[in-house]
Amino acid sequence: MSFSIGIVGLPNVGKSTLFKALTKKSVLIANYPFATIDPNVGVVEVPDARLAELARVSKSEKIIPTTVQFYDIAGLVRGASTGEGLGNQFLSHIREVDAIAQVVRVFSDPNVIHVHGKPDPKSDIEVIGVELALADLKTVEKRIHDANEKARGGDKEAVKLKVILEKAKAGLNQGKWARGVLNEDEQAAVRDLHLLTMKPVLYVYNIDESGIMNQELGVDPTLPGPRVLISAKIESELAELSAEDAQGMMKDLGMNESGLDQLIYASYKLLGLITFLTSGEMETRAWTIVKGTKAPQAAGVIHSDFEKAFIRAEVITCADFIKYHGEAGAKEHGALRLEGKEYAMQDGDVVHFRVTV
Ligand SMILES: Nc1nc2c(ncn2[C@@H]2O[C@H](COP(=O)(O)OP(=O)(O)O)[C@@H](O)[C@H]2O)c(=O)[nH]1
Ligand SMILES: [Mg+2]
Repeated sequence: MSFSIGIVGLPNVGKSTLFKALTKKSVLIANYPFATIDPNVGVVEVPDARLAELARVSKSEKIIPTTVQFYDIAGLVRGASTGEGLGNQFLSHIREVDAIAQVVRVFSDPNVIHVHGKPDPKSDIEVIGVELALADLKTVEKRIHDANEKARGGDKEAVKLKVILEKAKAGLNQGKWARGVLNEDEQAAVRDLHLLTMKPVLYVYNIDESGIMNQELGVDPTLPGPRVLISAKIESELAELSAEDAQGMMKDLGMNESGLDQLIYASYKLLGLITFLTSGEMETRAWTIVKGTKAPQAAGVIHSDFEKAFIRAEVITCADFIKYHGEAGAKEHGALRLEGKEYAMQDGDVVHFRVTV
């Protein structure tokens, strides 16, 4: 299972700088066959301190973190939905992603030209928001046309769908987002349109280097969230350093956590993802699932045959696994649970799936 986040924003806001920093710390592409050769796609490890702890307990030979993919999506400018700039080329890329990270320029560097004169976060966010809504408007209009034909042919479903589409159209026409206009059932009915304004969005405020020392400074609290505050410039410098030197630089700047790590965590959360873990001598590994996933489907992430072959899950919380020095110790202390088909996996579960062979 692989989840992806598209980085969007006006030109010159720091998207590529951020993306390059992300890919610097990204995994060896060779380990991830699903990664294409596309230079605009980066497969990035989700940092997880629990992995090293578990690996120490299990004396694992290797650690395999879970990943998310980031796409550097260029070409979003005012008028993009009508063919300005790279025009609709960006649309084909952005449709595929699960969530959107909008980079918003807050930094004021006079050497970096702003497409509309000067940084104005609120207005920049609006410009992008309207473009996304207009792009969706086209998609919806096309579908209304199809639905009309089918409705004329007596298709009852098409009649129902048309009502929803018309509602979406009215909202999008005013620059409103489909997510705000349609209720959950209506959204489910138009899921296959992959509307951009139904995707979850994270706002990445690219602030001045000096602002990193005092993060809330310089970002208007009325700007939308969920938000991450970063300095793409600092992140690109950190990405060039060894882990040790990067730690030193972060300490000097008063940063507890790199902006990239914050961005990756926030994206993970935005997508509603959680991690379960497997840990043994061969490897300690993190696996990504959507929150609420039941045990058999989680087993299916490890191996597609496991879902049908599922018997039960032997589950230990990560904390107990570490506290009792592994599975045997956890079992002795009654910290190993047997869970069946209806068990909803929890973040941090260390699992051993029992399956028929
Ligand atoms: N001062 C400063 N400059 C930045 C920052 N992020 C990006 N830039 C500069 O802004 C310009 C455009 O950045 P780029 O990442 O290519 O923007 P994109 O068009 O959004 O992909 C480059 O000259 C970057 O060096 C930042 O955080 N601070
Ligand atoms: Mg770029």
